[in-house]
Amino acid sequence: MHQIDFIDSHTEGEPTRTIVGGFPSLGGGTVADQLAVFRDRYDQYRSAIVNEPRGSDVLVGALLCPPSDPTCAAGVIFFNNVGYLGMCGHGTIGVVRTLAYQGRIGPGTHRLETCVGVVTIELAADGRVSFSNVESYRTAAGVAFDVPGIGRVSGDVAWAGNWFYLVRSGVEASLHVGNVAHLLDLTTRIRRAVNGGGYELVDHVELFGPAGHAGGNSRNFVLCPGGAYDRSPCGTGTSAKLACLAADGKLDEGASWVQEGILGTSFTGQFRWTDRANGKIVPTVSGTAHVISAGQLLISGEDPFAWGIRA
Ligand code: PYC
Repeated sequence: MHQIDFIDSHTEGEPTRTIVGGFPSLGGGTVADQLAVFRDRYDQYRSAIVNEPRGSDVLVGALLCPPSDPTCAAGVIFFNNVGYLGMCGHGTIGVVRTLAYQGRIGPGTHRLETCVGVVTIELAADGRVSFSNVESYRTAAGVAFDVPGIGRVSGDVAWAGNWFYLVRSGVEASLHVGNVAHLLDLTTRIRRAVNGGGYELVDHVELFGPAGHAGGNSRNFVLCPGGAYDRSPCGTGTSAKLACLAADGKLDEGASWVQEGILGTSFTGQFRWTDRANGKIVPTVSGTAHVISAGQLLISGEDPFAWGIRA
């Protein structure tokens, strides 16, 4: 029987399962090195932790591991129902609240090592968390695809710890939670066209519409790699949006952008230039998470679904 200790949280509605004990050693090194060992030797644990019957398509896992950078409070590897994420914004906010719940960190500035770089965190006394993401940038603007069942869709491709296609035009859809089946269908078709059109690495697709609340700048709908949609405004998706706004000169350095998600919850983002000539920024995104449960996952050899129902 394997016993894995977890703490669950949600960030603006999107769940994170942080693994805090009981996981096999990944042998040290950088978090990217440890991810390679996780993927090669222990991928069945990923499925056991986040897939049904213990989890669901929506759940993002976050394995705490030793950082190679001694200035970091922890290392973290993010994963989901189909694989691994470079960075995860809502997950970072959930991990920070989890570390605070465990008494491992208090209010102030901290650093976390991810497999795509170090992110800096600010935990406020009221529990709100801001993270400064890895350097983010747009790689293609206004790339158009003929999407079966939709027509000509145009959008931007951006890196923000994950790869995004941010739809600009060609899709008319109401962004509200009662419409998610249609939104999933649209974004899945778009992703297929984007992947087949030379952008194989893009695994997140983002639609935008008007904000539903006073003070919001926009509402989004984000398709995640494993076919679920992000219940939060997506921290890396908000970072990608900031990179596009910066590149288009539509948001000034230091100004705030309030990004609503499909549930109407929001993240607030700002950016600073790191390489203006090449459109590179560091986005800072803030939001709130709540710890909601804690316990042990039990993995027994007698259980036919011990290692999860694979997607
Ligand atoms: O918040 O960055 C994020 C995220 C990525 C996938 C799900 N959430």
